[in-house]
Amino acid sequence: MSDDVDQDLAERARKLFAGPIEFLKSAPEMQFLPDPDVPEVAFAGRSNVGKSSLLNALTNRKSLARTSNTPGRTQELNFFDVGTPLQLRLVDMPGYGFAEAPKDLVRRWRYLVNDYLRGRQVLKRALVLIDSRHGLKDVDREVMRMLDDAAVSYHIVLTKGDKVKPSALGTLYEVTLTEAAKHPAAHPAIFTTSSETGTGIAELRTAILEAATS
Ligand SMILES: Nc1nc2c(ncn2[C@@H]2O[C@H](COP(=O)(O)OP(=O)(O)OP(=O)(O)O)[C@@H](O)[C@H]2O)c(=O)[nH]1
Ligand SMILES: [Mg+2]
Repeated sequence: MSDDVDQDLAERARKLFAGPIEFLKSAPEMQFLPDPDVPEVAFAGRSNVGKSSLLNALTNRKSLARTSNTPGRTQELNFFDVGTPLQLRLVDMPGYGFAEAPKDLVRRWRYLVNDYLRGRQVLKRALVLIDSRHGLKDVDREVMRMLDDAAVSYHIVLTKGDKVKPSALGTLYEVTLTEAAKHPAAHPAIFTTSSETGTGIAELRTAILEAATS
C-alpha cells in the first residue's frame, strides 16, 4: 500500500471509531448469534488480559463493554455495531484459561468461543490478546493452532504495555514475532497496546477497518 492509501485508511478508521457505536446483543449460545450480514472482528484471549478494556479504548467509550479486576467478567459473546450505515461488528468474548470458575461454566465458554471462531463465515479477523507481562502461554498456542486449522486470520495484540518496561516490551515483541511467523494464519503485524495510555490504539483501529473491508 502506498503512504497515501495508508493515510486515507487511518483517517477513515479514526472517523469510524469516533462515530456511532452501539451494543447490539449478547449471545450465550450459538443459536443466538446475530444474522451474519456484516464483517466481524472478535477479541480472544485469556481471562483478564484486557479484551473488554481494549474494546472500550478502541471505541473511546469508558464502559461500552464491561470490565473487571476479577477474571471471568465477560460470559457471553457480546456484539457491537460500528458505523452508520453499519460497517462492521466487534465481538467481545469470554476469556479462556480461567481455572477458578466452575468447570462446567468454563467448558461452556470454551465451546461457545471455539464454535464461534471456527464456524463464523463473516469473521474477518480475530485479535488474540496476550498480556505483555506474561507473553504467550500454552493455552494461547492452542487457540492459535485452532485458528490456523480453521484458516481464520488473526493479529496478536500485546496488551497492558504500560505495565512493563519499554526494553522488556521490545524483547517480548521480537520473541512473539518469531513465534507468530511459524503460524500460518497469524498476520505478520503484531500490535503493542495500552488501554490506559492509548498506545497502539489508532494503529489497531486501522487494522480492524482494513480487515473488515478486505
Ligand atoms: N494498566 C492496565 N490495565 C489494564 C489494561 N487493560 C485492561 N486492564 C485492567 O485489567 C483488568 C481486566 O480487564 P478486562 O478488560 O475486564 O479483561 P477481559 O480480558 O475482558 O477479562 P474477562 O472478560 O474476564 O475475560 C481490569 O482491571 C482492567 O482495568 C491496560 O492496558 N493497562
Ligand atoms: Mg471481558
